[in-house]
Amino acid sequence: MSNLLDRINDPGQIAELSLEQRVSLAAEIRERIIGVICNTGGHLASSLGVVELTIALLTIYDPATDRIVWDVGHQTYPWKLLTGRRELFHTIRQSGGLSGFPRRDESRFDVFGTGHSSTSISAALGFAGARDLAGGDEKVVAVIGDGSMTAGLALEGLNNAGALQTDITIILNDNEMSISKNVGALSKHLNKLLSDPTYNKFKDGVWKALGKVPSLGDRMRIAAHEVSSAIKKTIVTPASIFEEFGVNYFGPIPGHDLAALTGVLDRVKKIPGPVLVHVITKKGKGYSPAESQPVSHHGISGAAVKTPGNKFTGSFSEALLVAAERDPTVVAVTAAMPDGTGLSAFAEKYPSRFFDVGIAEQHAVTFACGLAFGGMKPVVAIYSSFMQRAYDQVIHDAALQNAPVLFAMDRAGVVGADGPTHHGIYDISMFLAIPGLSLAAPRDCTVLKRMISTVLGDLSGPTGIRYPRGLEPELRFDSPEAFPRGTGQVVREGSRILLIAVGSMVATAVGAAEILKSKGIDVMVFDPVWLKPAPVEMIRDLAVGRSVVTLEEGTLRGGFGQYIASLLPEWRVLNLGIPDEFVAHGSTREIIADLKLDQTGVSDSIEEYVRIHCESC
Ligand SMILES: Cc1ncc(C[n+]2csc(CCOP(=O)(O)OP(=O)(O)O)c2C)c(N)n1
Repeated sequence: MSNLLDRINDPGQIAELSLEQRVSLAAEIRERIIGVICNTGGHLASSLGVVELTIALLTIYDPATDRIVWDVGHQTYPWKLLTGRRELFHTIRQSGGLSGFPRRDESRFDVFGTGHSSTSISAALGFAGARDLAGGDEKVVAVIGDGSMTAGLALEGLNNAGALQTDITIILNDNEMSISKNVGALSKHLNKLLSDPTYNKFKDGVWKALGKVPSLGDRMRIAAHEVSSAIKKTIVTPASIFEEFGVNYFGPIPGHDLAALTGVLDRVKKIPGPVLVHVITKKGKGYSPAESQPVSHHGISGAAVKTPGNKFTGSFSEALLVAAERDPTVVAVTAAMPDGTGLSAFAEKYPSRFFDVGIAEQHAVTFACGLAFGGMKPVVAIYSSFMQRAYDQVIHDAALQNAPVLFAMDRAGVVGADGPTHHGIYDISMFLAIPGLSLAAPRDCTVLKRMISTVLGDLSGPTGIRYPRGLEPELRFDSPEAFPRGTGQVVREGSRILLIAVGSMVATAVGAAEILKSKGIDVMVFDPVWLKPAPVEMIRDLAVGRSVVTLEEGTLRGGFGQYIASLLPEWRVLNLGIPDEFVAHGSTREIIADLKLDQTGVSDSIEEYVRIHCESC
C-alpha cells in the first residue's frame, strides 16, 4: 500500500488527490485506526464507519474556514488523523495524549468540543447565526448520528433550523445503531426512507453518476435553488419528516462510496437554507469483528489496557432482577444504554417492563415520574455524567412532586480515558442541592445490592444511588443487612481523626488510615452511606474530640464535605475531593493519584493538616 496517509500534513492536500488515491487513503486510515485502537482501546466501530465521510468532507469543505461540527465526537479518529494529529494518534485517550473527542484546545479544526450527544445542530446553527451577522460566507456543517438525532436537543436544533432558514448542512450519519440498535419512531422513519425505491437507485449508480458529472454550478452561474431542483430532478427524494421541518432532504446516499458522497456534498454545498443529507454507513466498516458485533466494538478496551470489568454494574443488574422478581411493579428505563448500565438481563427477562427511550435522558426522567405516579416503581439507570442533562427534570418533575423513582447512577467518579465530558463528578453537588431527594453512595457491591433491595422495598420519594465504574475494592467489610436512610457505619476505629469517606473512597480511607497509623496518627473511618439525608447525629457524636476530614470522588464545591463542614460550624473540617477545575483524561489510577485521592495522597494531606493545625489533637 502506498503511504499516502503519512504524507497528509495539511487537510487541504486531500482535495488534490484523485478519487483512486482517496479510496486508498480510506484503506490506510482504517488500517491505522484498527492497529492503534485495538491496542490502546477507544471508540472503534463508529470511527471506522465515517472514514469515507470524513475524506469527502475534507475534499469539499475547507476546515480552516468552514465549520465542521461533530456530534458526540467519538467518531473523529479519521478527522484527527487527517487534521494534523496523525503523529500523536497513538497517544489517544492516554494521559497527556490526544483526547478521544474533539476539543477546541487540541486543534483549530475542532471547532466545537463534545462528548455528550446531540449538540451538533444547535452549535452549528449558532456558527451560522454568527456568520450571518458578521456577513461571512463560510459553510457550516453538523455531522450527527441517527442515535444522537433521537435526543430532544437535536430536535430542538432541527426545529430552529427550519425556522431560521439560514445556510447549514446537516449530515445524518445513519448506521441504524446507537450504541445498541437504535430505537424509536424516528429510527423507523429512517428505515422507511431506506426502503424507498429511491435508495435502490444508488445501486444503479445514479448517485455515483451524479458524482462524476461536472457540477452545474461549475458550468454556469445559476441560482442556487436551481441546483437543488436539478438534483431533485435527477433523484426523486422520498418524503421525509425533515422536509416537514422546513429542511431540504437529500438521500439516502451510500456512505462508503466516495464518488457518490463527494458528488452530492459538492452540489448540496450550493443549496441555500437548511439541508439534510442522509448518509448510510456501516458501523465498524472494514473490520469484520466490529461489523458483525458493533455493540461490543462501539468502545473497546484494547490489548495494552487491562480491563477490570464492571463489577458494580453487574451487581446492580443482579439486584434489580431479584427486586423485579419480588415486585411486579419494578420497571426499568434506559436512555439508549441497556448494556452499559447493566439492564440487558432485565430487558431480556421482562421485556414489557423495560423501556429504552433512545438518547433522551430528560424524557427518561420525566417518563419515569409518570410511571411512578401511575403505580410503578421505576428504576432509571443513567450514567452520572449523562444525568447532568436531566437535571431540571430531576428537580421539576421528580423532586418537586416527590415522585418515587430510583436513579441508578453508574460511572460515578473519575472514569479515566473518556475524560472531562464523562467523569461523573458533579452528581453529589447536583443532588445535594435538591430538597426532598435522597442520595446514597455504596462502598462496595455488597452494600450496593442491599441498598437496591432496601430502597425498592420502600421507595417513598426520589432517590439516587451513585456507584463507580470498575471493580470493587479488595478490602472486605462487615456490612449490616440494611442501611435505613440517614444511617452510616464506622468501618475503622480510631481516636484522633474522624475521616468521613464517601462510597468509592471508603477503602482508600482505610488504606490511608493504615499508613497514618504507622506515623502515629490514629484515624477513625466513617462511611455515611447516605449523603442525603446524612447521618448527621452520628457524625456530630463521632466528631467530638476528633479532627474531621471528609473524602469524596466528587467536586469539593457544593460537595458532601462542604455540606458536613456547614453542619459543624464549630469544627475545622478538612475537605478532600476534586478541586474547581476540569479533570483531564488518562488512566483512572493516574488521575486519582494526580488529584491526591489515592491512599498515599490522602494520608499525605492528612499528615500535613495534622502538622499545621493539630498540635494538640
Ligand atoms: C447525552 C449522552 N447520552 C449518552 C451518551 C452515550 N453515547 C455515546 S455514543 C452513543 C450512541 C450514538 O449513536 P449515533 O449518534 O448513532 O452514533 P454511532 O455511534 O452509531 O456512530 C451514546 C448513547 C452520550 N455520549 N451522550
